[in-house]
Amino acid sequence: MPEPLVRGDALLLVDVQNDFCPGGALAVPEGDAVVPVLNRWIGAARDAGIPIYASRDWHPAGHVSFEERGGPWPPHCIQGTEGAAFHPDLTLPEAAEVISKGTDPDRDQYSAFDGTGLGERMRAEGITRVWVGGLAQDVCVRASVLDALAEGFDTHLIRAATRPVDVQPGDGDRALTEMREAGAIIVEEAEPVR
Ligand code: VGL
Ligand code: ZN
Repeated sequence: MPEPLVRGDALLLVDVQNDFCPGGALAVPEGDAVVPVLNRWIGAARDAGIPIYASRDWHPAGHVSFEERGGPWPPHCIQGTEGAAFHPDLTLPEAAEVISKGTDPDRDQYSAFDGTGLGERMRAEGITRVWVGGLAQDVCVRASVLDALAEGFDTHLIRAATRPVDVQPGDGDRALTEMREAGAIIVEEAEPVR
């Protein structure tokens, strides 16, 4: 049964950025399909008065994760570029808290909780339950969900609001299994309950 958003919940949007959408530098297939789904969740979160956190991959040029430095990825989400901007159709409210990660040139941070203080900030806001969507299901969403669980949050992944990059076929499905086995609740619905 879908549950409504209540006080103590938070919405976490992971890396809904142009470079992870079709046409971007590190495009996730159908990555932009998460935007209308997340916009409905943003509306529900605003109606319920619960906080919205939006992480962004925010790399300096020459980041350690780029192929030029032996990393796995083409250059992407370079600070201040169009590719690093949130998708233009994402209706992120002014009040949303933006979490920048991947800013250290020599270290990657796939998780929105890794070295950002996000867990502390959520606890300070009285958050106990987190609803997660965004990109990519098998990279930064996976890492963020696993960290949210490790931080002790009751963690729900909105499956319709995420897509995998699937560098190896099946990566997205394996990540779903891993998140579920770690204790995440995978909800399918495209529409939040109001
Ligand atoms: C991501 C690859 C490299 C992500 C970030 O946000 O999922 N993927 N950097
Ligand atoms: Zn990155």
